Amino acid sequence: LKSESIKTSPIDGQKAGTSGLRKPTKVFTSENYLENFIQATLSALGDSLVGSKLVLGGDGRYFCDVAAGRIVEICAGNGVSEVFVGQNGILSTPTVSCVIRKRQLTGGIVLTASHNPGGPDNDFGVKFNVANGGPAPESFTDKIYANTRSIAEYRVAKGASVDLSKLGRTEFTVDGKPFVVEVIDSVADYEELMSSIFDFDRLREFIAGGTGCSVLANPLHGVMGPYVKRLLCQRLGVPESQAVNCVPLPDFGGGHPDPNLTYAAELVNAMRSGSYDLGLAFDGDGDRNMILGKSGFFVTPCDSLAVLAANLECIPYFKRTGVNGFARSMPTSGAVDLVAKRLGLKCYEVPTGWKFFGNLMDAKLISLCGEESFGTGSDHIREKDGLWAALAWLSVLADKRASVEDIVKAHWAEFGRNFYTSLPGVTLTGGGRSYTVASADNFSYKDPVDASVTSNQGVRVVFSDGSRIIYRLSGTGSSGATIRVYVEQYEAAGGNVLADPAETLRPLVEVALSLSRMAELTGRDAPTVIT
Ligand code: VG1
Ligand code: CO
Repeated sequence: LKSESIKTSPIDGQKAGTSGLRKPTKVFTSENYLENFIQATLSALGDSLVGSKLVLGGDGRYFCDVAAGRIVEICAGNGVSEVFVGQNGILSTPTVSCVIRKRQLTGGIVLTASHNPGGPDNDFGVKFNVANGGPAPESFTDKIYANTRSIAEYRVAKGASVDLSKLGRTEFTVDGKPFVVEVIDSVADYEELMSSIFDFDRLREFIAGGTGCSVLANPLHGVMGPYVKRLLCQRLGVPESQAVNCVPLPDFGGGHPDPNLTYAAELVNAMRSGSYDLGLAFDGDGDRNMILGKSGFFVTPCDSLAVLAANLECIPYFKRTGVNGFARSMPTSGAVDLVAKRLGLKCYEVPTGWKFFGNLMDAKLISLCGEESFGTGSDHIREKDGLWAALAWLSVLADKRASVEDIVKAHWAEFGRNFYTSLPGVTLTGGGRSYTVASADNFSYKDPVDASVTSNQGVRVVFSDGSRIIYRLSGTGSSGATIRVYVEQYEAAGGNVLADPAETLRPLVEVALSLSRMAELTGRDAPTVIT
């Protein structure tokens, strides 16, 4: 085959947000939009582009298959030497990270808009991950953006295409040099990693025995279906009937593939029957998780992180590696900080988005981290990892032989409780009791490893009792603007840690809304989602 150059010109707005470039699908399918962005991304690799090895896959949403085919040809036209593609274009975000690390690749391209709905009238996205397996840092995404502003051509080797449904290697010769496309099993590399981290025999005994733990999993028709089937059903013995919505669909069955109480209501309702001990939901690309206990007991992501932090000895991987420290994104509650303090470990606070955790992991400063937005993960890869979190919880349950609810309540009794809510897109005003402001700032982060500075990461108002209100602008939307408001209030151990969060937080929520004049300035009087 021969590579060729196709003329193009810059397209506005190809700037990555919190997690890659997300736009309405119709924008992505417009002329040269995908091609420009992929060329700009590959060009950002500079000297490492020629001869590079990449992995490519996505969450199965509408346009993933077509995009994957075009991207392979653009890689071929740019001197990439090898592309590993998930079968049928399917790879979860954590798997892309795992494959990059295991096969020592230059990077990976993930075709996903994560929890955003999919289909011709919804969203599509492209994200680039670098050699450590993590999302490209800002220095890299800035280069991509600069390239999109000056692009004049993209390179492609037409005919470098393979049947993505068939596993195996295909060799081409492009401009006299070898170019290999290898279609890989979507689950195998990830399965191998998980079985090295957790004690699968023990978990199988716990689940398949019928007396230990009855699991209900719902991947919301996102990418996790095949992973749930292989790991939870085949390996650990969860009955097939307890793994629902496991076929990845281009439009996620018309839903939001977002694991929270609103969008995973089907799981919440099924759990309320009281027939299952652990309920699990994942987002479109498999990096988010929701953990529910019997009768639908909800574990907030902030509590989930803290409980796992306090119980890492239940996971064989950490027995081998030890525990270096923890981290959370700035809006995430301070529950994990309290565990760190107790264990004599450091806890880092970073801006929103997983890219900031990677440096801390590479420098062996942290082992576990998480975000309030249903993201939990460890240094086994450089992405948050939904199924890892589920297996971590199963390991804790298998060890403690207690219910999810009892484990969380015992945690509050020991560490106190950080009442927490987030109100993306909120508005409403009210009076409320009085809080004294201790400090207020616009969060900025200096990376302790590479000293890079990231500023304007959200306005924090911290009160004298440690309560916090945080306002920030979402960076994953595909149009318009979403304001996120996060509200946190601490109740010490021995206090009323079992109170209702909505009740407890009401005065502070009112303060948050009136302080920002939310209703007046946005014209909205209710949030779109409360988590
Ligand atoms: C949101 C969440 C953030 C998360 C990001 C990507 O970003 O708040 O915590 O890392 O989504 O998650 P924002 O900028 O909209 O608040 V995922 O699962 O969509 O890749
Ligand atoms: Co996601």
